[in-house]
Amino acid sequence: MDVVSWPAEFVERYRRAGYWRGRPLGDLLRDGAREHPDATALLCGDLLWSYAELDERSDRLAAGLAELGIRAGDRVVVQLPNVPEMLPLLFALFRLGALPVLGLPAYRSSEAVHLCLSTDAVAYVIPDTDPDTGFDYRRLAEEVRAKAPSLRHVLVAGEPGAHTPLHEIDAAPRPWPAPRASDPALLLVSGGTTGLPKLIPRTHDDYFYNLRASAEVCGLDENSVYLAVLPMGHNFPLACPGVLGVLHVGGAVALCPSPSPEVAFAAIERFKATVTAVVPPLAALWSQAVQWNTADISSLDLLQVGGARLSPDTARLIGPALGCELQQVFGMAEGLLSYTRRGDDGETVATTQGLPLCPDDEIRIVDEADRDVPPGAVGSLITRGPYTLRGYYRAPTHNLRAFTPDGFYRTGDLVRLTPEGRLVVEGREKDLVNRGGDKVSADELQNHLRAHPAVLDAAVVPVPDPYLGERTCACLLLREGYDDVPDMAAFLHDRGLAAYKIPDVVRICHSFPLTSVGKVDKRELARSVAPDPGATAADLRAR
Ligand code: OOB
Repeated sequence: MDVVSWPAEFVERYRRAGYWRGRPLGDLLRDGAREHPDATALLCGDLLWSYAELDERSDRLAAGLAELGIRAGDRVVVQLPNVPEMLPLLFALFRLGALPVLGLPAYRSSEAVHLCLSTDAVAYVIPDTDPDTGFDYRRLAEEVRAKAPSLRHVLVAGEPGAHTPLHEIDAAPRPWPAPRASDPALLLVSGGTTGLPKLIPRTHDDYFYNLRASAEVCGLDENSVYLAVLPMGHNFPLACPGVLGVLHVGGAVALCPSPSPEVAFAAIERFKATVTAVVPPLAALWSQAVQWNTADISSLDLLQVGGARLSPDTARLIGPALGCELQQVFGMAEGLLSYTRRGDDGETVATTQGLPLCPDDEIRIVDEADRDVPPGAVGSLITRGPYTLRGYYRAPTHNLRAFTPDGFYRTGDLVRLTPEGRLVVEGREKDLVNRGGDKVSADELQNHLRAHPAVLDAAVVPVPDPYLGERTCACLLLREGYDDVPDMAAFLHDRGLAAYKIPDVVRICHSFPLTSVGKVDKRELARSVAPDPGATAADLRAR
């Protein structure tokens, strides 16, 4: 089975409570175009699209994609940065009932091929080049196409080269049978701990709830201007409440081509952005940059920070420095979201990750045997709820480990609850490195490292970093005859690995510390390679 859905009693409960309203995501824009056709939906550089215009573009693109043979249920890998084309594309696919598989712009052939193969994607949508680095996605697509036989189309936003230009996919709008709201609307990529990233099916019903309830918690309305800084393929800027949430309430989306303070502050000033979402290192950088940047960012009302641990000290600086309210967001592509609330006092916002989004988010904090820990103690967070997945896409064996028998998702995060019921993230038990919000699966990277001819075995651990929170350290045991691997970064690059997954530090070891059951003791290993003896990255400290 490709997708695991919620048991009937939960379907009934979530519908009765009004979380699931039976509406497909394509309706979100349809409503806006009907209620305020001339309101601004999208801003990017000199471009401005009204709701009516975005709606019409989405319909025409849907019709054009259908003429290419893209059908309900088909998967389309989308790897676009924050360009205007992303929005009509998403709505076109939602309306057709075809599933966008959302990749990040940083992905290279290793990740892109995996997304296409694991979903049998029929089309792959890319930009032409990265304006900053000159990286050519059209060449990437050639490599992907050669390895993914299911791909029938490569569509390019921009100069198409040998592929199909996205802007030529256009046909007279036609009505479609609406997809079922209980069916998956899109597939998100998991931050993941397994060798190859797992895919997360998000249904129309669950994702609509996710963005609607998030918009409400964040106090968005028709006057809100959401600045998309993080790439929209990520759940946080897409729907927490993100671009979809602001469109749902009739506000505007503004696109920002780069997260650098120069570019982002200029965009805030130009578009009078009121809300945006960033990862902790960016929040820290922006808080510094206000000292020398003269752009007027006074329109900014709310800065959401999430994706990785935000230190309380940095958190206390952000609001005063940027002149806006800070909100901590603890979330995951798999579902569960926790937000500090508007108007929470400063210490609550600085030291907690707030309250779960939904009254029906079931939160349990458990020990190794899945028994509840005493109130206030740290344990593993497991959760169920109306927007948290019940199973990864096409992953029945992995699902047995990732969920409890009664359907709780094992987040792999170590948390505690305050007496008021707020979540505090204390660490992590899952085997990944959280590089300032970018997740690097240890297992995935180890498999690549072991493919190097000099490497006998590899173990990836986080090491503390003042800017990113954590950096990636690859510990290697070498085969006889080798004493160094100077070409490791080039080797991984040539294997088509995204740049953020290339280890920051490589350590050659003579042996790995083992646990009593003979597994590599990663906590001990992290401690031994940490630059400051005794200190390890936050995640390994918790237990
Ligand atoms: C977000 O989603 P993912 O799927 O990239 O990563 C999820 C993981 C969490 O399980 C946790 O380990 C970590 O990222 N995380 C945080 C955090 N927010 C996420 N760790 C500490 N403090 C936080 N505030 O990262 C994501 C998705 C939606 C909204 C926000 C973040």
